[in-house]
Amino acid sequence: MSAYEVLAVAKLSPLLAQPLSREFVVHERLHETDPARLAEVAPRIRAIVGGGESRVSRELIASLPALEMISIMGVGYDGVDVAAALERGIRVSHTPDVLNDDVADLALALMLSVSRRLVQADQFVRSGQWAQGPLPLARKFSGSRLGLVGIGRIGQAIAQRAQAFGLSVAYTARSARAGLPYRYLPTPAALAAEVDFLVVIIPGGAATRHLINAEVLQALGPQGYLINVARGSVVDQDALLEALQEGVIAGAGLDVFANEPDVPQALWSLPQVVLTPHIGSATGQTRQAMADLALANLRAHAAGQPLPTPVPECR
Ligand code: 8YV
Repeated sequence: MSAYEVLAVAKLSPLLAQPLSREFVVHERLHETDPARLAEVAPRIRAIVGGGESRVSRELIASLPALEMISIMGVGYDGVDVAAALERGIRVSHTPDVLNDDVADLALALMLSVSRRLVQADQFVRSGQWAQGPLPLARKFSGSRLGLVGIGRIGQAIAQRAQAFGLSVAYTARSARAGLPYRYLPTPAALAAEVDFLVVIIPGGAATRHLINAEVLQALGPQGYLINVARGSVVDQDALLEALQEGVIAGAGLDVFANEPDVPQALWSLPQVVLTPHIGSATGQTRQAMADLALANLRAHAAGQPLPTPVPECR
């Protein structure tokens, strides 16, 4: 059998790139770096491998006549044109569940960081200001009110952790989910009006674009914090910046942004904001599990077996 050729559409983690290149012929990002070479190898490319933020457009899919499979190392696959893939019978897989703990842990870490001002406190010590007087008082975290925008597997992992801190938990989603012990509110604005922390944990994509807008931030109010560990596209970033600058909300903890890795400089200077570079799943253990699962999906497909974790649209 001829070698199985794969297009990597992102700079892959070595945890995936190394084992992948032992078993498959990998063409790295030719669609960006060398379209002429891509056109040469295109008839042989049978799979695409990418990360959660990778864009796999209808045009790219159309340019690969032998494409059978798209394996995403990430739970989110909003950059993949799944409709275009399904039209051609191309299978799509992702890596759900293995990152739930890490993303939920980071959501709690951001909530604690913004409310207890951990980053400012660290700066306070390092810059020698402690001797000049105490840090302004922070805001108590335990016992506050959490609102989850999204109640999937990661949302539920955040809720469980929050309950250990004595937080009340409410959520919004397209509809109420049976069997959950949390209060349902029908819209993000209605939820925001009733909570101290609004945590965004829903998939990105056209359906959720700018769901968190100026109206929602207004409802969250001057004592409220926005935490985003989902996708930058879900939040209207300009509206958020304005809300932060004008004190419409108390602060924000942001792991994702509208146009990564660009983060507006205006955000850098705001002390009530904690910024992290899309590290929700970025632990060695979890990235290893994600890489293993992305590879397992590819291997299963190449061997003609069912995919371990197809995206819901392909089940
Ligand atoms: C990673 C993610 O940034 O899982 C996702 O959807 O956004 C992240 O875990 C990425 O997918 C790593 O490849």
